[in-house]
Amino acid sequence: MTIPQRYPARQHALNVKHHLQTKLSDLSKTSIFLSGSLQESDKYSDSSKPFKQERYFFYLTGVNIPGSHVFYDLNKEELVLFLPEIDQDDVMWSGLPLSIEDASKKFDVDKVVYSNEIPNYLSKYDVNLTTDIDKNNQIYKNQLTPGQTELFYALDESRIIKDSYEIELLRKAAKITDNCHYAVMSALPIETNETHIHAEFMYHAIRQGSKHTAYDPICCSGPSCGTLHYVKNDDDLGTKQSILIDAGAEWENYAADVTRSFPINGEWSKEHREIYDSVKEMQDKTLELIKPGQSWDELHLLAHKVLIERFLKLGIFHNGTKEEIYESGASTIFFPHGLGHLLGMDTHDVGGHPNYEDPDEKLQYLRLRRTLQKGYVVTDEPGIYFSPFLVENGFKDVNKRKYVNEEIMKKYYPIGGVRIEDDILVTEDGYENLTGITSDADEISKIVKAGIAKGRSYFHNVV
Ligand SMILES: [Mn+2]
Repeated sequence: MTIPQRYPARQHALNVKHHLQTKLSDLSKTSIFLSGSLQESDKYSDSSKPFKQERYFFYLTGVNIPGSHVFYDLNKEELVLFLPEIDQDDVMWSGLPLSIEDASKKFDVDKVVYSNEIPNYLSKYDVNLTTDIDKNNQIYKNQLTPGQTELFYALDESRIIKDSYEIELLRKAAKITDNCHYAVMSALPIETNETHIHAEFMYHAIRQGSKHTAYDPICCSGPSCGTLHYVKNDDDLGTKQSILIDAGAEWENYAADVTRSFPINGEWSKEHREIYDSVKEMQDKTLELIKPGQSWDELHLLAHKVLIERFLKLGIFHNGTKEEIYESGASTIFFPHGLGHLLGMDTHDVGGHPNYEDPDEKLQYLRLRRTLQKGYVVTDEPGIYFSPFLVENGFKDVNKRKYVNEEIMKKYYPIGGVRIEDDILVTEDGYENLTGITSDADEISKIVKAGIAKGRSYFHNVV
């Protein structure tokens, strides 16, 4: 597989045209016009917000320059990039921007011009499709057709299949993320608070050139591991047993999304290991079946079945057969989220077709409701949680409550929860795991203990 030298923007534009053609019959007098994000300031302040390029715009350009626009002539298949005009003040503060000539070399587009030419292009056609009208394209609104579902369909269907270039970006994000998770697991002598876990991840991400994480890291300890999107990240580890860290680096706008769970002192407690092994089996069994044509719903439901069998063995479930318990929905108390989601530029990438109104509560929060295809990148992230909030809520349904042995379940509250999350590329006949950091319980234990053995003075540790 040859990997292009530049972000393949023109191929992406062709992909979008191809999908658009299946929905709109005549594209001869139509263009796509998209505007990138602006560099914005904080309110009542001249400090800048972190710049985040608009993802659809990036897909069609590979350009991270604030205030840029793109015009795709669907008839001529010509991709035109508009750079912001040079502002003397900006040059004084920020230096010279990329020249037209350099931009033409750097980006895979047919033409690069300044944005004062935009009106000439928009006036060529009756219909200039755009995603929406906002402050980035407000001044051109009279010549734009926003919000057509066909455009979103075409953009999303294109983005859902990752090409070789995009896969390399995802691979790089995954590799950086592996190193960060390894660093976090190895540095317990300087990690006495959740903040230190967060800091260790960020430090190693930035050192590797990933200045932004793909999403706010979730760094929990003990009972907080039961909060799915815990973001406080500021509690002392103290005498707790468990850590859960869900964090991913970003590389050129492409995301990694990885979760690891491990014992604070390197030694798994009985309960922690039992739950870890259960989640690992949920992941192993679903991973095995990943290939084109596989229904993701089925894998998600399989993970529920594995959980139920494990819980019956552990005694957390009782008073019923695995079929009865499955039908009752009792497993959603402990595995409330989906098995995984699409991954790309967005951590929860576009095109998954979730149905949050699904009457089957097991499927309500599943963000991917499609049959897998070659080129999808998905997360496989089963989890088991013991959250008093979720339990209390689930117990309102007596038909769920009757299957839970509360005495036994309560023993698991101190560990909070376990999630294992890897990033998976669907290949021709199976899958490739892009995530390299080990999820083997014994290996993890060794890494944590080896770090502890090094002692605090081994680590870079100013305060
Ligand atoms: Mn995820």
